[in-house]
Amino acid sequence: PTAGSALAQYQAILGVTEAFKADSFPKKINLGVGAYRDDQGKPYVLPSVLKAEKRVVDAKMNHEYAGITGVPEFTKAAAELAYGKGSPALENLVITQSISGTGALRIGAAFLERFYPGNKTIYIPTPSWANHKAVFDDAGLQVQNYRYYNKDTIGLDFEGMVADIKAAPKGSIFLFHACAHNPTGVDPTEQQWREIEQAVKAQGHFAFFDMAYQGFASGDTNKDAFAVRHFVENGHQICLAQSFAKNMGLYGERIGAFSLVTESAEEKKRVDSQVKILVRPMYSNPPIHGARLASTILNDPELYEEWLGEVKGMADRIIRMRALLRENLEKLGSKHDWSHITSQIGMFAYTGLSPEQMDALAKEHSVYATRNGRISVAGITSENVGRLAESIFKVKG
Ligand code: PLP
Ligand code: TYF
Repeated sequence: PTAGSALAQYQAILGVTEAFKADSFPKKINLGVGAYRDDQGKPYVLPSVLKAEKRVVDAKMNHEYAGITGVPEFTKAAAELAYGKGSPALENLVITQSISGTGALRIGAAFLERFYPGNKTIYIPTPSWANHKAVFDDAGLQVQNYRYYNKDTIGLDFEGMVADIKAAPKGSIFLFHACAHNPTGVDPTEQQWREIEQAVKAQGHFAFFDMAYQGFASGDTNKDAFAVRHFVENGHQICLAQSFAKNMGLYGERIGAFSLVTESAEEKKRVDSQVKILVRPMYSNPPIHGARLASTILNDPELYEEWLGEVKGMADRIIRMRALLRENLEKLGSKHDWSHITSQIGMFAYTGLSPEQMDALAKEHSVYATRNGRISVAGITSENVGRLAESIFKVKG
């Protein structure tokens, strides 16, 4: 693949882990892949998930197939988590369980390729998650970009973004990261989302939300769903990809959902039937274990509260590590403005370091991350943050 291709980018993320493993330096630091780690640098199994798992095992459930659209108790609860309990959109919502967020994106892409009546071009931000382009390309959509990141301010290029929304042919499809944008960690403010919604509506565009990090941005699942709910409240028939990989730590269980807001019971029936026709020849029906875990948590008031606390705990630890990294860099006397480290949101920070500086971090300091300057803040710990700051200071000043 060419250097810029999605596959190359994906391999680059995985290559970081390989290079990290091959390094024998005991104090090496891995800030590559976006998976949450605790303050000891270990994968985190949420206590609420452990409890749910015990309940599922104790219930000695059978292993019969789920229906084509998955475990209904799960999808109902997932929809409420995203759209909000009591949201009018739930009434005519079509939802299907999916193979995590990636599978949800893929179902959505296939559905739009088959049925979208307008311009079958999907606009994704520059930059975006490396797999977006690959998923949409493979499903047969045309992929274009809209401006998103301003490398001079290490922030949002809001004017560019809105200008590109306005310039796209009417009725195009726009992909938005609902919160905790990957890879930049830069999100629009609520006021900016309001303006984005107006621009999308004025052009008759269709919004496709990717929500892979609900709860991870602010620690509050309602706050993180602001953009999704705002569009729905303003009459958009959006579609949405949800993932429970990050917010429940269920990465390998591959649990997610794809949903689409329809305008009537009649339309809901037709769309639901077409989603089933799409899913059936792909994988017949989804796996059940992750759905049972997520469903147990979401449907039990006590476990649900516990889980919300754990999500907030993960978000807060990341926010603490951002503050510590910035503080350490400033203490070392760095003259650069590191305020973006703390103003950015979610799992990742975009450091603004060049590919050559990232190479030097790896070669000279055993600090591993992707060459685009993205670091996974979830890989920072109270113990390694000092050495990380020193390494960045030595490379960049
Ligand atoms: N969308 C974004 C923006 C992501 O960062 C990710 C992965 O981290 C995904 C979707 C899909 O992840 P998964 O398929 O593991 O749910
Ligand atoms: O961007 C990341 O690092 C995470 C992890 O196909 C990831 O989103 C990377 C590639 C992929 C799935 C997850």
